[in-house]
This record gives sequence, C-alpha cells and structure tokens, in this order.
Amino acid sequence: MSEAVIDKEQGMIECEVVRGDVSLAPVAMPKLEDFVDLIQYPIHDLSSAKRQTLVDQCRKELDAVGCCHIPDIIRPESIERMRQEVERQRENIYWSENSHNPYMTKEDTSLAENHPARSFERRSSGFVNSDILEETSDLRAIYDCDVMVQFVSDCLGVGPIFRWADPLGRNPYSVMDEGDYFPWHFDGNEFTVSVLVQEPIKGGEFQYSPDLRTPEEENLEEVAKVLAGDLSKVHSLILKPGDMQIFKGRFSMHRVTRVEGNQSRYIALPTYMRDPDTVNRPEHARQFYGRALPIHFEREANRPDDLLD
Ligand SMILES: O=C(O)CCC(=O)C(=O)O
Ligand SMILES: [Fe+2]
Repeated sequence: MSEAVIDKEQGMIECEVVRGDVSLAPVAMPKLEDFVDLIQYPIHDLSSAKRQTLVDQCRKELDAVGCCHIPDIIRPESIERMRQEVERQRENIYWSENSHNPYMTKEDTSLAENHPARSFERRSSGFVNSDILEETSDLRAIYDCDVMVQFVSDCLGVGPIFRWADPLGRNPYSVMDEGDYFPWHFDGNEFTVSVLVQEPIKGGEFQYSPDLRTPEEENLEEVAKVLAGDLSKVHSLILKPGDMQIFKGRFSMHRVTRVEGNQSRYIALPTYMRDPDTVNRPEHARQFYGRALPIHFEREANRPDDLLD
C-alpha cells in the first residue's frame, strides 16, 4: 500500500511507502531518491520547469513513435540491487518454452490460415513473477510509489491510470538467457514502463510497431505484414541499464530479439491500466506467467476492450 501526499503550496508530491503492520520491526524500504536521479529528473516536484519539459518531451515521443525513452533515470545502486534480486530469485523463475500467437490465445482452426491468430512462434524466456518480489525490492518500491504513477500518467497524457490488478504480471522481471527469444505479441495490460537491469552482450533488442491497433480496430492486415517479416514500420530501441521507457504494449505489437552471448538480459516491467480491475485472461496468464489463479477466471468476462487479447 502506498500514499502520495500532495503539498498544494509547493506542488510537491512526497512518496511514503507504508506496508503491513507498522508495529512490526521496521524494514528499510528504498525511498524515491534511492532509486530515481531526482537532480536530473525532479519527477516529484510538480512545480518544476525541468519536470514539465521532460513530460512534454515524453508526450511528444509517445505521440510520434508510441514510446518514450528516459536515459539514466534509475540510479546505478538501485539497478545493482535489482540485478542481485533477480540473481537471488533464479531458482523461482518461471521458464516458458511454448509457442504462442500475438494474442496468447489457443489455436482456432476455424479461422483462415493466414489470420495472425494462427501464426505461432516459439518463445523461450522467463519471468520473476510479481507475486514473489522480495519485501524490500526496489522494483516493488518503484511500483508502489504514487509519484511514479503520476509521472507515467502525465507522460502518456492519460489519466487516471492505475497499477495493474494482475497479481502475476503487474511488475515482473523478464529474464532472457543466451539463445532466448520473445516473439511478437500484444500485452494484456495497456501501458508498460521498462527499466533495463542487465544488458546482454548482443541481441535482446526491443522492437515494436507503434499503435498498430486501437481498442476499436485490430488492423489484422498490418499485423500479418509484420509477422511475415515486413519491418518497414518497426522501431528498435537500444536501452542501457538505468534507462526507462514507457510504451503502449496493448496497442503496439512488440518483441525482443534473440539474446546472444553469455550475459543474460534482465528487465523490470511495471505495468499500468486505465481501469483498476481487469487482469489477464487465464490462457494469457498461463502462457506468460506459468499459471492462472482464481482471480483470472473470476474476472475473465471483465475486459478492458473487445480486442482478441
Ligand atoms: O523484455 C521486454 O523488453 C519486454 C517483455 C514483454 O514484452 C512482456 O513481458 O510482455
Ligand atoms: Fe509485452
């Protein structure tokens, strides 16, 4: 649970993270300045001209190419703490070696053979699911902080937004070892923040086709073109550890190219939605995060839009 306090005179937001029973022995939780470079990026100070310039720039990039990139916003010490968390969680990673289509739905042979939902690619990658993040995890603190939610909302020009209700997918680490590949897909959530934690020696490049579909239009023809190898409208983003990107994963189809070399790629993925209740479809949860929970079945009929998924 977290609380943001807005000081109206100063226009400042303080981020206070409160968790569990306060009478228990205190746990050292990272504070905003422990993970964000607030000197270069004063995202906590609503009255700051520097913040406004940053938000304007992000909005422009999101409108132009469906994604914005903020270099070096997360402090190196925080990146190192997240890297160590992933290493400690190695044995708890859910690894997948399934084939999936861009919508994470089961094969439907009643569809035409050239329908994108019948195009399956093999994924090999893993997740440290959100439900097993450590209590003092920097990723958890970043996600719990209302300053971050407000900042992402301002950059997107969409508000209010909420942390995703999906207990597995809301803020996982995605892990890719040598040879792993994450195929083209749309996300179950609308907006994702990515923070690269460890870069591979080669490959592991994030590629996306901006705003390929809308809540009203699947745009199957263009989706099929990308799946067939037409990269003419595809963008690549080279991230460095500590960089942050914001992108619209439900509408921009994306993938991560094969990781080459013996250094794994780790990335933190806090996610956001316009509604506070929907979660992944059970099949999507199963394919991405290894299992579907009762909440995925209970809320299956409750969708954010009418898209295939
Ligand atoms: O690893 C990434 O950069 C993106 C992973 C991804 O697309 C996802 O988890 O849905
Ligand atoms: Fe994704």
